[in-house]
Amino acid sequence: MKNMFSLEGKIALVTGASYGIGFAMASGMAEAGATIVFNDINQELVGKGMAAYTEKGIKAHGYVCDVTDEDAVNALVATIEKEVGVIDILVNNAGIIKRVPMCDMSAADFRKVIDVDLNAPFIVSKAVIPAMIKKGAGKIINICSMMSELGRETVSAYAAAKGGLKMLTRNICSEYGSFNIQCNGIGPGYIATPQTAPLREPQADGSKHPFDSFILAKTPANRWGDAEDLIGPAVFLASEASDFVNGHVLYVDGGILAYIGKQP
Ligand code: NAP
Ligand code: GCO
Repeated sequence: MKNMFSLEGKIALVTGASYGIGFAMASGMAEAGATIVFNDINQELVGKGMAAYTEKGIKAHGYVCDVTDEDAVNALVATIEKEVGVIDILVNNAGIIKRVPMCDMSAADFRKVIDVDLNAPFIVSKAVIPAMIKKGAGKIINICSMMSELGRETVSAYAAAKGGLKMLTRNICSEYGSFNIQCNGIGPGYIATPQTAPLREPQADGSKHPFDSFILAKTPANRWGDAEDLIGPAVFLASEASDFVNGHVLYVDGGILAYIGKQP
């Protein structure tokens, strides 16, 4: 059977991919044959990412770009098209979270999270779709979250953004599916990355962070996810194996969304 999961000859842009989930997905897509392009918010991070890709034997192309800056994003896409080629696969991965009780959160902080986690995927998708239409094909993967479906204390801005990102995913599917562009989401569960490090920090007495124990009790797999758990889903949604999958959010959560949680 032809390898429908191959990404040979494809160019993938993964935003915010110097480390964490973006780096893992990009590395996996490189192994499947894709040429990897990534950006991050400053030169130091891009340098760190380039070194990490090189260490894995991946010849990545790294650029500094703040994904919330539309002019910078448009310039980035033009530069990539000139220096590397037309983007076949976009992974909107860059994201931030601010954990603050809603009534204590400033409107500025709320807007900042929405800007990075929702406005930026709109901006970057808008920048790459015209060339995908011209090419007659494209893949967009938006990195959603458990918070695309569930709320919890202190993450109002993040949940609003990730809920919106789920609907932006469905709308890009609706508006551009006829151009052979598939737009899907990946909804990671709780993954051990720098973003969740504060939720896993051991207590002063060496005991588990209460949130760590909480997540383990809510996860049938009884473990936190690793960034590498997202590689297979990302390669699937980036490849022709998913050409008839559109507007779908694939949850990669060890079963959290299906489970009421272990009885204490
Ligand atoms: P992370 O460790 O915080 O990495 C996010 C990356 O995005 C960092 O390199 C960050 O740079 C970059 N970034 C932030 N703002 C940016 C901007 N304006 N322009 C360009 N790059 C920017 O996060 P992660 O855990 O790998 O998560 C990656 C994605 O998965 C995020 O969208 C997150 O919401 C989502 N997610 C994470 C989990 C989880 O449990 N970890 C679960 C579900 C979904 P800085 O280092 O400068 O911030
Ligand atoms: C939190 C976590 C989560 C994860 C992820 C879960 O504070 O609850 O950061 O939001 O990042 O989004 O899918």
